[in-house]
Amino acid sequence: MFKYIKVYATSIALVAGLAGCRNVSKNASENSEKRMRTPETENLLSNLKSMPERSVMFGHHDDPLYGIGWEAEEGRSDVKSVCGDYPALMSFDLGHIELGANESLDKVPFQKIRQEIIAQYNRGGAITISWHLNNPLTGGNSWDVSDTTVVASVLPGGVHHEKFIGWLDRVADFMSTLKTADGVKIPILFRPWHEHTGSWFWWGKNLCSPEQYKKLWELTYSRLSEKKADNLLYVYSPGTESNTVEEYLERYPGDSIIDLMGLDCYQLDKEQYIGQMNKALRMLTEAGRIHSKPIAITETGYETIPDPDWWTKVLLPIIKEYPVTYVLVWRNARERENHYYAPYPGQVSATDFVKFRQTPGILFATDVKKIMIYTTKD
Ligand code: BMA
Repeated sequence: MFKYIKVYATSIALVAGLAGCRNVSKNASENSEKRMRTPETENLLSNLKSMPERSVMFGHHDDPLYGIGWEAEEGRSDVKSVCGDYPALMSFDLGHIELGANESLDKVPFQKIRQEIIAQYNRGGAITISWHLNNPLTGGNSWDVSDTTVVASVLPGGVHHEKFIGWLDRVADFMSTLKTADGVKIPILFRPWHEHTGSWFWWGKNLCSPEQYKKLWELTYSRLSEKKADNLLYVYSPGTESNTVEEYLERYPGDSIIDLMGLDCYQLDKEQYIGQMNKALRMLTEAGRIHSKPIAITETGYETIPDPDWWTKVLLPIIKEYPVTYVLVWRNARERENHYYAPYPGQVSATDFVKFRQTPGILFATDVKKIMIYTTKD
């Protein structure tokens, strides 16, 4: 079972004492060349590497922006309405920032996303960002897989390379605006090019070669670094198509770019989900150990959560077996019927979700505030 983190959380010394229990040694995972990171970003990475065994941050995508039957209500969150606390980790998406648009592909103003990221940092919580950008060749969206030359077209020498550099610069510019009132840059777990082991995005497996995919990551990393985006940690997040660690790492961009390894896996059938998650998490744990990287379930969920005990009888028994740093469930869409992954008041799994929240080792915002993920523990 989880180590009882909440009682310990008041004693940083004790949490620091637990630091050694995760098998990710800080030194071994340091890359040869020193990465340009802010102190808070370095501290976040270090704390993710040494998170006490079996303590897991709960995360929700777009949590404070909208939910079932509401949007843009200051302070509101379906998760908080159900269990009294915000998620320890919040996820947001930058789709359409590349176009110079004012609002995301999910119709959320980027100013509002910025405001909620700052609020989440100020309450001590973690933030991750994905990027469902448009297709730079066809003008379609991320899911436009009509052409297999898109990745090639944005790499150096490609017809849209310059355009894509401009797209990356817009991402860098947004990341640089994520600052507190005192000017502290907010660390972000940046997760572009996700689920690339599938073929539903223009950067997917059947749309580009492993080499091209790795070059897409290298271009992303080098341009954002050149633009001084030193508040980013980079997250690698395939689906669960891989059957071996080697397959999981086939398109891995390398230790000098990636800071955290993840996986995306959704439930359709319960038994299949349990089997798939355990297989994938065994592989992910091994990959994280080999490369000395922290690991996470970067997307998961059971759409509309129709199983009243899903949280404590399906998800919890799985995640408590692996050293994942966080588990993220997807968004509670307000504009799409039955497209939600966290409960809202009265939802059939809401009571069980409260029990999940009360489980020692499952961290929400007030828990993660106590372990101060942005400060050094040395
Ligand atoms: C997908 C769906 C879409 C959404 C996209 C980015 O999984 O939720 O409706 O536009 O993520 O948030």
